[in-house]
Amino acid sequence: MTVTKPRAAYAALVLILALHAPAHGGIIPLPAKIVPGDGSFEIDSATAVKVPHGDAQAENAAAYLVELWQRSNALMLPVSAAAAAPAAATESTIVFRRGQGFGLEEYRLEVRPHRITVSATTDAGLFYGAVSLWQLLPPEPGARRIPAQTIVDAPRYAWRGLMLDSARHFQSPAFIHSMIDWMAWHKLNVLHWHLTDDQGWRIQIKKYPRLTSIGAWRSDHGGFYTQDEVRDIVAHAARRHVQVVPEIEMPGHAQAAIAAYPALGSGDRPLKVSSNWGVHTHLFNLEPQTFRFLEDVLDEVMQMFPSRFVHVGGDEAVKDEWNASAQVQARTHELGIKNAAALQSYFTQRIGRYLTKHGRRLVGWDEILSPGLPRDAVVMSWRGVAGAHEAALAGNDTVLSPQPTLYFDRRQSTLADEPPGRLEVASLEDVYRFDLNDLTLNAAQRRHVLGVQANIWTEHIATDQRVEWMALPRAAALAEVGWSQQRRWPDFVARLVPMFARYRAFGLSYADSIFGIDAELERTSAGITLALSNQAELKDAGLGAIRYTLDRSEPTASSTLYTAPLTLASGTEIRAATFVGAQQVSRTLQKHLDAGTGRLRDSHDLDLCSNRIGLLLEPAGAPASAGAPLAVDIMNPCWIDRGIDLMSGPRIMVSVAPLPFNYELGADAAAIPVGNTRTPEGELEIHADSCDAPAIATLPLAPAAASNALTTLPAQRLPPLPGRHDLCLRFARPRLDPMWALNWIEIGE
Ligand code: TNX
Repeated sequence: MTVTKPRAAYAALVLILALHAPAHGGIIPLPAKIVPGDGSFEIDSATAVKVPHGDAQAENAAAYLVELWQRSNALMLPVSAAAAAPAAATESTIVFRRGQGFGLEEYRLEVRPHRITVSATTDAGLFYGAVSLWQLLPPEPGARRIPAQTIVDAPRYAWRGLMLDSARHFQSPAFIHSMIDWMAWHKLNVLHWHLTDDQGWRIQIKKYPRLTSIGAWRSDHGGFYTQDEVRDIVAHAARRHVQVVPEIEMPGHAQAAIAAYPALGSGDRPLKVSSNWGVHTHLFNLEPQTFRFLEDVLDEVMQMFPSRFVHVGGDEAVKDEWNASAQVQARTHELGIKNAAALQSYFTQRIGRYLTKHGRRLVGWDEILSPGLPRDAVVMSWRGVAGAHEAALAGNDTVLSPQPTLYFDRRQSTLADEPPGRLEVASLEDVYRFDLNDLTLNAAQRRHVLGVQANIWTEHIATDQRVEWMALPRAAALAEVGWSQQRRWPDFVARLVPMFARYRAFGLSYADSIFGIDAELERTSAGITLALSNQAELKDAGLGAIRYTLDRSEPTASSTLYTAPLTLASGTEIRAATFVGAQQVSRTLQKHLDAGTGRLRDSHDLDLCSNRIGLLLEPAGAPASAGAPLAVDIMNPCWIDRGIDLMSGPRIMVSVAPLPFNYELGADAAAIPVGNTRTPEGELEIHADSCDAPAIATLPLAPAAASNALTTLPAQRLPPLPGRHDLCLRFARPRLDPMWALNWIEIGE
């Protein structure tokens, strides 16, 4: 009897999948069924695309296929109406046809020598058939061959969404158009558009011009979408079978609206559009004019957005202001409502009735769950999946978009090149493995789960390009969660490689974090030990293999395979990259090792003392001037540098930056330590072994206080101490703002 070692068996499986990849050409999301056929279809100069006479939507799908192939493969194919007589058997033809009996988004794709047929009943089905066919051709200029096969495909869930926050940072209309395109490539079909918040009102409402003349601008940022731009976006989305669901937040996240029209508010102080992040406390009041305002706004919104769903927020409505307002309390009594929580239910139900009357369905964050919620309301579960569970039990439809996994404001890896965002990692694989069946629901309740959505909150995502980076390729993983019946991680990684090439063909700034190389250094008596890794970790099978050179040449597919940590002498230069098969899929890591190597550690290499609200933040003057953003827990800015030899009384140098403390944290702010300053500007304290021990050194911040960018403080010597120590680095500062953060620390001889 032979026993196959599981690891070898796994490697063989992955290899088979990798070899298999061309057969399904790298379609993401994975189709429901693929049956290989004999032979292949060759695209040549005579290949034509045929659509049924007078079928504008079939033509839309065919034209999109042609456009995509033109961009990714430099192919030009003509589209024409199908001739009455069938094409000669030897002419290669791509035919779009209407078939009966297919599901709502279902399609069938038959590839035979000389003939490809895309069939579906619906417009969306034909469109998805076209998108899959596009992905059957490898994205290389010379590629012309598609292996024969039959694909029968339909989605698992109806709602496959991405939420884009255009309130915290405004994205250009051109970006939204492009986002709708790449959503469509992944068969994502809902763009939930977060248009209003404390930091900005981003949609033109003609009856209330101050919403955008005042509400769309904060001191350092602004912008809004005109109704014409919105209509263009909605029309473009319709062509790509993406439904745009607008979100108008109420009763909280309303500060920008209240800044524009103070009579809408529940407080008594005038407000500005907020320049802070966090949970704000200002709520709409419950006066009749306020409901009239909201209904007027929704009227214009409903004119712009044909979507049956209208999202009205409902999250994080802290009730302090309602409790304190005499006006709100008077209304509460008049309505016979017993408390502020019940008041929010009243608010939601009243707006819900208005939407129902206009043929729309209310969508809200899971805070809207309360007795009396209309049955047609949809609950978006964001605080984990408990809200989805509760909604389904109550008979309401629900969408799963829980943090932490489906929050795309989290970083994708611990690599230093991740842009600002939340510090916690939601890797591509985390998203891919998101478990929809985590809910203990019976079959009837499960039917209330409409689908999944990931949310791109943009407090820390300041540019269009960074939205792309945060979204791609995690949107591809989400698509497979929402669409596919099966999930196979190694196979997905293989299909990602051609997808990346398509992203490149369209100039998208996707994250290659899954393949990016992380290098961990350790100085030993023998030299410098270097441990390399990437997230793919499928080295045995050639998926995500790290290869390196030590002779300053560029690594290639035949360079030495990295298998275990390397001990290298000072003076060596290593270049390493990740390969899938023969293709390099990561940037080249280049490291020159010398006496100074490993002495400088940036905030990514250090540990945080705690991680309550961990963020990656950029100092002023960035992005152009600075390197990696700084990792900091804003609730406790404090770092640990482990195992430092203090025997020689080494020299210490640090780079620091003051960051604006612009967070609304309510009572929690009082818990943030500021320490005891010795000088007016404060200082960086260095403690050995315990943050509570007396400081062994303090570096005054005065030399850095005049600048809001990065500053290297004058070097100091640490007192000699026998042995190795964990250094605790934290700031004593006169006040919360600015919040000092550590960029790097270098401990020398
Ligand atoms: C909570 S998720 C919020 C947003 C923030 C997000 C990320 C949700 C419904 N509300 O307002 O942007 O956390 O910081």
